Amino acid sequence: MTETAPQTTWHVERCQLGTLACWRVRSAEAELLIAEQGAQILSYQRTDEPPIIWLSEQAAFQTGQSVRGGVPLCWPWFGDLARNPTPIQAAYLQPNQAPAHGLARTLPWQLDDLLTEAHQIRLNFSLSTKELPHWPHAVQPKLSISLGDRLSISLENHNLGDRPVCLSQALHTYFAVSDVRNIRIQGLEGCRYLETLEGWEERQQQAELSIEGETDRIYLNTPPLMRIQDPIWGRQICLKAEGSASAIVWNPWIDKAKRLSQFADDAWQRMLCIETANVLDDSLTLAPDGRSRLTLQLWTAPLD
Ligand code: TA6
Repeated sequence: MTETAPQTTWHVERCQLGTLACWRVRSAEAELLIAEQGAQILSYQRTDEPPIIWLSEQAAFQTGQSVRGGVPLCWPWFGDLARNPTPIQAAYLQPNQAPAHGLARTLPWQLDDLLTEAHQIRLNFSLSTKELPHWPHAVQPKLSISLGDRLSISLENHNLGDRPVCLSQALHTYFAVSDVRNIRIQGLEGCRYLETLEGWEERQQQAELSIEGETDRIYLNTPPLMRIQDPIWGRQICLKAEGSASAIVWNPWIDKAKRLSQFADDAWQRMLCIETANVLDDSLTLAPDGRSRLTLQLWTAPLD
């Protein structure tokens, strides 16, 4: 007779951090914190392990301001609107006042439902604002977060309108690392990338990626699997992306760290962003009634 593991006991509470309503989800194995604003995962940690998702020690929890760390949603565009394909730029009616990384991360989302299964809990969020400021398109984004042995994040779009809509998006995930100078990123070998710090020049990644200075690269035709090898913590963080073929790798390093909000001068050592995305040639065009889904699964494993 096969032994089945006992059901997981989930503790879920709504709490307040600063002016932000949040949800704290805990089990014996893990803890997850999510802000309703932007449906932003703020932190994720497994019991007896270092955090997997990093939250700035200087994070501010203020309505209308993105929290530094966690998984901010970049939607309905990634980065600088002016660097997006023309149809994505044209979809926004105030291009001269376009916030970096779009609108979603500072808007109110709502928890639509919370479902528990044997060893998994799922929280489904949707943007509760029908009218997005200066973005008059009937696209409904939803974010589904599932926690079990892995953390799974799915950003789904449904075009409820009668015209095609173009958008770019990213899960701007901040990962916790022991020391960014000692990690290696596996999976991007051979990928083309745009070096945004040097005129957006197109280059090709040769070997495993190590971080040796400010890094802000858009990788193209990325594979589903990437890993962050962290020898000091004796672990690897594994990423499996579906519905995404582009990813941004970012670390501000020393000088930019001093210019960032909610960011200690030495915090660059403790974090690394790998942002699974749909950007540039991998951006989305949603036909009427069209749907898309970008999913990221995260888990840790001992080093190979
Ligand atoms: O994804 C990389 C990036 O675009 C960097 O250039 C840096 O600006 C980072 O995002 C953080 O942006 P934020 O607006 O959250 O400070």
